[in-house]
Amino acid sequence: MKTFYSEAHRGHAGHFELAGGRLVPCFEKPVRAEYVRARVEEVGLGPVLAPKSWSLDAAARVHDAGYLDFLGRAWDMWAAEGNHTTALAMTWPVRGLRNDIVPTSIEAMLGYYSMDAGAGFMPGTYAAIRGSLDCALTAAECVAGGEAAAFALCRPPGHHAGSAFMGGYCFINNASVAAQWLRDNGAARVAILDVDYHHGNGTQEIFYARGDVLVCNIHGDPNTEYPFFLGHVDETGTGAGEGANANYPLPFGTDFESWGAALDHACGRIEAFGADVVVVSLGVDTFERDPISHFKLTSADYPKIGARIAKLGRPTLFVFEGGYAVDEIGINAVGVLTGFEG
Ligand code: SP5
Ligand code: ZN
Repeated sequence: MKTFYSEAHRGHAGHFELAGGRLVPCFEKPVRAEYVRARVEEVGLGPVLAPKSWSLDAAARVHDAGYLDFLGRAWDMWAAEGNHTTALAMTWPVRGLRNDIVPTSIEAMLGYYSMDAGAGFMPGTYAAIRGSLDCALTAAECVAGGEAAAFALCRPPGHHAGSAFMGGYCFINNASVAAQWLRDNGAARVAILDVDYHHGNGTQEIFYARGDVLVCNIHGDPNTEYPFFLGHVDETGTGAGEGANANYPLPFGTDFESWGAALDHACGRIEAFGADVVVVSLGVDTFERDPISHFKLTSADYPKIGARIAKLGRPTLFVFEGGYAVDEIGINAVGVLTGFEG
């Protein structure tokens, strides 16, 4: 299968994030994409191609216009105030505060348009966001054009980004934009299968009231794991979307035996739904040695994930999300893809 990769990701290189009460080097760093790309080449998965450039029209189908505009201006507004290091939010409009007034200063906008301080802007961040989106859309176009599968090697990732907020290293929800683009270009029913360790809260929010896009998430139980405030089993969709959202929260220490059972169940849902195309939010932070996660999947498990997804027998778009054990990130992510190809 083809891989789409944009060099623009390299300009998105933050220095620190706040974890465990201290500033630590960012887990979400450029070398992640380089290692995955190197592994794609090493195993001969297929060509690694630069994506086409896309306008924001497709992104605007699932994201708020004011939010997209903010993404494009955030760094310049931050720098205009004399800042030289990462632009990060510190204040959020939680319960009891006003969120009906869009603020005008950059510090306020960073909080207004985010769920946490995990998505910071550097000078090259916006170009990286656009390059990541371009990868997702170009790969979606391949799948719509009849290819069995394609891999969008997206960085930054996307599944925590909602219709009008960033967070969790994510800005534009690449998988959701691609899913909507596939809907708008011939697919009547799209399934999103999110296998990243963290719940894809942004994806769930975007499609929660939609019956034409099934969202299935397998993830660390939000009672104890980020993003904490979404991803429970009783979230099944609303209105026309009732029944089109499925969450599989799993406890710390989950290994492939129970993780794979959840995958089987989710695949059954996708079959019953009758998806015309499957979008996989492919995170590999389920790995036993991931530095911020608590599942116990081994490198030998990832090809089994790909093989199970292939059994669905549907055109499949893989969109890269998380995974922070950089030594094995390529082996594990590409393991899913080679397992899919059989
Ligand atoms: C796309 C994706 O995988 N985003 C994940 C965002 C996770 N953000 C919270 C990180 C919490 C880190 N806790 C560190 C504990 C290290 N011992
Ligand atoms: Zn994750």
